[in-house]
Amino acid sequence: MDHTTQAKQQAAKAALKYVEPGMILGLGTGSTAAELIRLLGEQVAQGFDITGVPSSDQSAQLAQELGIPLSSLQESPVLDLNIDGADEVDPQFNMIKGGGGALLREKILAQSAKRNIFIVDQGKQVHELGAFPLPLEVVPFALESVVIQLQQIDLNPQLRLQNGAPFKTDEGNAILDADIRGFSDYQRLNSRLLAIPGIVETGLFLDYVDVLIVGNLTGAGILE
Ligand code: ABF
Repeated sequence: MDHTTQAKQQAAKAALKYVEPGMILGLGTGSTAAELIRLLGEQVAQGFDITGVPSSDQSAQLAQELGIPLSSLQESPVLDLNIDGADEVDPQFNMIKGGGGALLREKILAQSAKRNIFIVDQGKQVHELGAFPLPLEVVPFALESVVIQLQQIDLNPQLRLQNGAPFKTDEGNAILDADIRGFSDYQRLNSRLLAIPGIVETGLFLDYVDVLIVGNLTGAGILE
């Protein structure tokens, strides 16, 4: 197993300690969240009682295969705890998410949770955001118009592709990956992006971290 996977597993293991019986739990997306879902599956098999609300069809499928009882946000609109991964985290706990394409549902779950824990390997910690392009979820009708508006503010938007075709999110939208290097006022940038009709959500997660767990080869650091 490579070092990054080991670090992701350590982060997931540390997050498990925050999960209490009876909780309605938001299940993130991505390989780090998948490590947590696997650990939860082992706990459920031993009789641990939790209900998961998945942030993507992918995570729903994995949880289902592992026998984790699932609910939907419609049935369970308040989550006790949400645990998810991230693509980049800065020292102020600003994050870029959405590399896996699930940013919209992920942000809805994060907003619906009493508490949010993010689990990352130490390679995700950065001084400033932007080496990882910022994912923007865009309504297909508006795609070309949004591209032009993003080009006007030098964000160099790139349409995300999958197997040669435009990537389609679980909500049926497209993703534009934008270059935000050089921007430091993330709140302002986020507001500006959300003001463009057709951008449904951005992968900038600001003010969402209650607990950040950073995994390394041998353990995990907990930052609150
Ligand atoms: C989700 O999975 C996303 O928001 C983020 O893009 C990605 C992180 O992926 P991984 O855990 O595979 O590095 O949390």
